Amino acid sequence: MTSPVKVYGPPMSTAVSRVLACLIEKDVDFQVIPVNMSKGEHKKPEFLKMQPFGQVPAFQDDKISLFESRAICRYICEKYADKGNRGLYGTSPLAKASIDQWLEAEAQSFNPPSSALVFQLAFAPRMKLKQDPGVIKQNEEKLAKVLDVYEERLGDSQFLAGDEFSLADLSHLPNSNYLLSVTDRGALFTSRKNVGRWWDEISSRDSWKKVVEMQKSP
Ligand SMILES: N[C@@H](CCC(=O)N[C@@H](CS)C(=O)NCC(=O)O)C(=O)O
Repeated sequence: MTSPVKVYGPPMSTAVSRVLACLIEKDVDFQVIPVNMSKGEHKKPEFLKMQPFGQVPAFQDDKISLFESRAICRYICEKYADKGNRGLYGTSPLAKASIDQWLEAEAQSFNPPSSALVFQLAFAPRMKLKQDPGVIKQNEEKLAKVLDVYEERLGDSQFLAGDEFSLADLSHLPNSNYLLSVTDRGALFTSRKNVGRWWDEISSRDSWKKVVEMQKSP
């Protein structure tokens, strides 16, 4: 029997939850290893051996360790190609390239404004930090422009990379979930017909619902 892969970090972290959603889609056994970030455990030498930038998640599968949530997800899909959702990272060069294209769009265009908004609107109040209205306005405008592109794309195709749910859609779940469920900026998504329909579909997957449940436990 193979031992479960290990994910280091709290499920409430967006990057950790991306990896958890992927593991659940792929039906791969995993263990979440707590990292006490308020005590700075992610900056300790032991942790830096796995994640040299001192961020979560870190990931271990047998003797190998990896960091960067999107790279970890690609690895899981390739290594466990025959398990769970087999089409999650495509099954042909073109399908993979199309998924990579939208994964890049998520990482380069969607993530910067959406993670800034998640920090300002969801985490800063919890951490008793002052919000910056200028940063909020600027990132809201940037995200709106990105979502205009998505609206167009999702008018032509059911999901970002084609007609099947893929890693590209999954990668958007963590930040979108905070924006829709914790902040009052959900209209950025729901006011756009195709984006709203897409959000309803991707967020109602069992894999994501399980991650949201994991985020509720302390
Ligand atoms: N690009 C990285 C981002 C990781 C990241 O930003 N992690 C945050 C939590 S979501 C973190 O560890 N923040 C603490 C810090 O930077 O000190 C990934 O996708 O894995």
